[in-house]
Amino acid sequence: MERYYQPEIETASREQIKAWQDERLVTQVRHVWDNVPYYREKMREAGVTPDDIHGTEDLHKLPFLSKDDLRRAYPYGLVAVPLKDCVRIQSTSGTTGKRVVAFYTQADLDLWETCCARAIVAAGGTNEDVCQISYGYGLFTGGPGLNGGSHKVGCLTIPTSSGNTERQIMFIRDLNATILCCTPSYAAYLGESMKEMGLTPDEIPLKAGIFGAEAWSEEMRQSIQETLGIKAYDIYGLTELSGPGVAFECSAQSGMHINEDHFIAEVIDPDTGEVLPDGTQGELVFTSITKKAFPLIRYRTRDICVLTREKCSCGRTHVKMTKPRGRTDDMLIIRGVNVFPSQIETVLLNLGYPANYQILVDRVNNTDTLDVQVEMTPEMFTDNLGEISRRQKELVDSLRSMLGLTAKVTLVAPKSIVRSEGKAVRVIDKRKI
Ligand code: DLL
Repeated sequence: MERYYQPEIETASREQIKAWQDERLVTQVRHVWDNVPYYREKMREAGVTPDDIHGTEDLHKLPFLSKDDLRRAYPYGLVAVPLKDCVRIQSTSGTTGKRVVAFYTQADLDLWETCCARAIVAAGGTNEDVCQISYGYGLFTGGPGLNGGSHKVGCLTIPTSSGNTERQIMFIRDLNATILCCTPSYAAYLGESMKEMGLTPDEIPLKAGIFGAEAWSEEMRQSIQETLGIKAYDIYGLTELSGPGVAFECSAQSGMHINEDHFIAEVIDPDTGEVLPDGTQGELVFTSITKKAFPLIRYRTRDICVLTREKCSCGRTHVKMTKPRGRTDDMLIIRGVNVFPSQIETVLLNLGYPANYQILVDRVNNTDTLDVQVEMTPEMFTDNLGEISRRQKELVDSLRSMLGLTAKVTLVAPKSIVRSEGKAVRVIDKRKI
């Protein structure tokens, strides 16, 4: 039997969901107009005031908000409550190394964790479960969000954070972890490591996994499910909107229910901004209607997906989104970390390298690899191996502090990277996802 964390909300009638959205949208628009000069200005430019917004049918009148707006307003420009009412920030990297910083009141944290609790219960979680959280903790939202959700469900929570595979496996086995939360690539890696240790799926206590933060294919799902002997559920979210739990998969494992009592979803044509009907692929746009500290109105996620409102076998009534099928920008997600090629370019140019480089991304043994090939200038070119390895180390260190990720750096001779006649091909992503 399907279980829900908040049955009356998760299975509410469409009319009820619309009524919540209508009322909350009106209040939220008034809230940002009253408290955020940046929004007021944007709305004035678009010729709309809170008096024009009576419900979701008026949503299209409001201007879009983009990552550029967030950058321009950094750090406090979109905060809609006094800072003394905020209790937390979380953050993610931005296009120029400037970070996106999201603010939360205690009530915002509570609703975020509630969304994560819904995801855990949808994956079969109860207070009898032991939930190991192997997403990163810290500024990244994965660890903190699912940690809060796990507490709400009453699971015994193991906050291992990411990394240290041996210890992860030790805890899974010694403490009988039944639910694993981490990126799908890390889940696959953990699975392989356990297989190499000779463990069969029935010797692994896990029964479910909640995996997200990066794209993963159905094939990858099958392979993780087989190696670990679990059911693997997708979870979606972004820092700007809270973090994981904006949408989550249910027993049907065919797309993720968006928590529509907190977020209104639209799909638009990324070129024209026109709102597209359900079933059509386009860019996902969200309006957060309950968050108070950092409310986003019509935020363009750059994620490409399709929405469907077909009846789901799990009984939930909230709209479903497909797995994101790509992005409208050049953001790469490598081992769960968002990376923009422009950040890599900034590091290279700052250290005096020419803008001749290539970024090679692959997935080896289910782990993403990042290899940056950097051309030396003729002045730098040398056969002194000590000097080359000093330069390589300097690049690896600078990239790590810019991206929060370890890249492999290969220095190559001047003019050895093929020049392009049109747009330079900077990124070669060989992952099949
Ligand atoms: O990745 C939040 C999260 C943590 C989601 C843990 C799920 C689990 P950001 O670092 O801000 O937040 O990255 C957000 O990651 O716009 C998508 O492009 C991508 N993404 C997130 N979940 C999925 C998923 C977290 N399930 C960006 N499938 C989003 C594909 C995903 N892409």
